Amino acid sequence: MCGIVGAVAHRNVSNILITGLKRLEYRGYDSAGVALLNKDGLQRVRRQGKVAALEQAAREAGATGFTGIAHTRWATHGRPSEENAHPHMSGNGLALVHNGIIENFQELKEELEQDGYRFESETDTEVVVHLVHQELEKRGDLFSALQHTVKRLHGAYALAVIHESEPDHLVAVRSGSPLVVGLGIDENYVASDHLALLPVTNRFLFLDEGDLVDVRADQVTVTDVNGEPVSRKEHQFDSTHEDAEKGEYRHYMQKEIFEQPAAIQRTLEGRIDSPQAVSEAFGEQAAAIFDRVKSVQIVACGTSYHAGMVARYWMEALAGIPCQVEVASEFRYRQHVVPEGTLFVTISQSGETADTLAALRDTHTSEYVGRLAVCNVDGSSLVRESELTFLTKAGPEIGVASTKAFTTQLAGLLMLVLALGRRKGLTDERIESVLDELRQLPNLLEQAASLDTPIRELSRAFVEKNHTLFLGRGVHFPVAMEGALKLKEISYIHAEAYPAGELKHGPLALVDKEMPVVAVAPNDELLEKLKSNLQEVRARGGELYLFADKKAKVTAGEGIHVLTMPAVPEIIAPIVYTVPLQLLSYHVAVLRGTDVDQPRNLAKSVTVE
Ligand code: HGA
Repeated sequence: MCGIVGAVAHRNVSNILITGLKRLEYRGYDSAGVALLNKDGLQRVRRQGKVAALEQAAREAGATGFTGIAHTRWATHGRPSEENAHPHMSGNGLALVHNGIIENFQELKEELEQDGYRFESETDTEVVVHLVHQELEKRGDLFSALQHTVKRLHGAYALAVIHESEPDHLVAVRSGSPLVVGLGIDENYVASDHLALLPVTNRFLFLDEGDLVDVRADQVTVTDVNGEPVSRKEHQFDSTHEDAEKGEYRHYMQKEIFEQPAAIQRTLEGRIDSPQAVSEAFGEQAAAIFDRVKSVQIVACGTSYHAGMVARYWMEALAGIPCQVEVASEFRYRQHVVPEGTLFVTISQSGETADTLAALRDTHTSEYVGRLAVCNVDGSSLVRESELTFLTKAGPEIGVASTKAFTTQLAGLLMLVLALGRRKGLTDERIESVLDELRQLPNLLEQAASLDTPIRELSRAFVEKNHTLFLGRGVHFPVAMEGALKLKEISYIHAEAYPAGELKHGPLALVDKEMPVVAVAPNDELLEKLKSNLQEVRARGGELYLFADKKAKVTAGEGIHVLTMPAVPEIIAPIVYTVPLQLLSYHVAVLRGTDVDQPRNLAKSVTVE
C-alpha cells in the first residue's frame, strides 16, 4: 500500500525522496507528492498518476531542499486526484504525509471548521495537518505539536511532518501503520518500508507502536507516546538494493518465480543439517516452547493463508498434532476457544499485515504456549511481537502477487512440522527422509520452472475465458486455491478452487466447454479418486488441463491437456506444483495485457484493515 519517504540532510534530498517513492511503487498507489524545505520556504508538488509524472513536475518546478517528505497515496477517503494527494498543508509552511486511516476524522473536521479551518481535500488526513497547526500555535514547537495531536486521533497512522520555521528536522510517529528510521552518514531518513531507503543506507531503527521520532541530519531521537526518550535496536541489512531490481526480466513477478530455487536454498541453508537442529531456526526459546505444544492455531491472510492450509495437512499427517487455520480478519472478530497447549502461528510476507498483526496482539489475553511468526522481514512488527520467528529468506518480494514468499513459507512450515513432530514420536529416520526431500527442493523447483515454454503455450487457451475452475485433493486442494488466487489477482479472470470430491455437490453445474478446469494431479494416494472426478468434467464437455507426473498415467486426448511434471517426492509435492500454476497465471496475464506487478485495486503489504 501507500508509501512514505522523508529525509533530512546537508544536501538536496529530492532525488532520495523520488527514488524512494519509485522503490515503493510496486505496492500500488494512485497519486504522489513531495514537499521540500528550502531558503524560500516550503515547496509542494503533487500529481495524480505515476511517480514519473511527479518527478518531471518536481524537476520543472525546480523543487529542491535539504529537508523533505514524500508520499504515494492509495486512496481510502476521497477519490484519487491531485487535490487529495499528499502532502497536505495547513497555512503555507506546514506539510504532512499520512499512511492509514483516521477513524474520527468527521468529528475532528467539524471542530476544526468551527475554529475557522478551511478544507481543500476530501481526505481524512487533512484534519491531522490542521490539528498539528493548531497545536503548533499553542505550543510553539513541532515535536510537541505532533505529540499532542496524536492524542486526539483514533485509527491507524504513520505520519511525517515538516514546518518552514524548523527547517533542519522532520518529526514522525507510528501507530498501526509501519514506519522505519534509516540511519545515514550526516543524514537520516524515515520510510514506511526499509526497501525505499536501501540505496542510501542499510542501517535501520524499527519504531514501536506509538513511538515518535525527531529526525535531524546528525541526530535521531525516539520517544514513547509520553515523550520519554527510548532506545530502539539498530538492524543492519546485508541484502543489497540490486535485489529489488528487475534485471533481465520483464516483470518482478516473473523474476520472483524464477528466483524460487535460490530463495528456498537460502531459507534452508544451515537449518536442516540434522533432525535435532531443525528447531534452532525458530529462535532460542523454541525448544522449551515446542516441548509444551499440543495443538497449533495458524492465522494469516491471502496467499499466506494458503500456506497455512498446506501446513495443516502436514501437521496432522506427519506430526499427529491437531491444527486449525483461519483467515485473520475472521479469527480476530470471533469468539474462539483456545485448547490447552496451543502454539499461535502467524504467517505474513511483510510482517505488517494489519489483520494478522491485530490477531496476534489479541492473543495476549489468551493462554497460548507461545507465538511464532513465519515472516520475510526481519524487524517487522510481527517478528518483534512474537517470541519465536522463522525468517524466510526470500529477499524483497516486489510483485503484488506473492510467489517466492509462499514457497519459502511452505519450507519453513514443513520444518515446523518436523520440529514439533519429533516431540510427538516422529522418528529421526522419518525426519531425515523428509529433510532429504527438502534438500532436493531447489533442484526440483528449477525443473518445474523450466516448463515455462510449454506453460506459455498452454496459457493461450485461457486468454479469452471469463471463468476457470481449479481442482485438487488433499494437500493439493490449497495448492489449487493458491493457483486460483494467482489467476484472479493478475489476469482478472474469475477463478474458483474446489476440492475435487466436491465437484458433484455444486460446481459441476458450471462446467461446459467455456469453463477450463485445471487440476493438480501429482502421483499420490488420492490420484485414482481425482481421476474419477476428472471424468465427470470430461463427460460435461469441460476442457481439462492437468499438471501430473509420468507415473500418474494420465494421457492427453481430446479435451485433455497434460503438462508433464518431474517426479516429485510426495511430501514436498505441494511446493513444487505451485510453480507451474504461478507460471500459468503469469503468462495468461501477460497475454491479456494487465499490469502484472501492480494489478488493479490491489496493494502489497496490506497495512490497513
Ligand atoms: N486515508 C488517507 C491515506 C491513505 C493511505 O494510507 N494512502 O497512501 C487517504 O485516503 O488519503
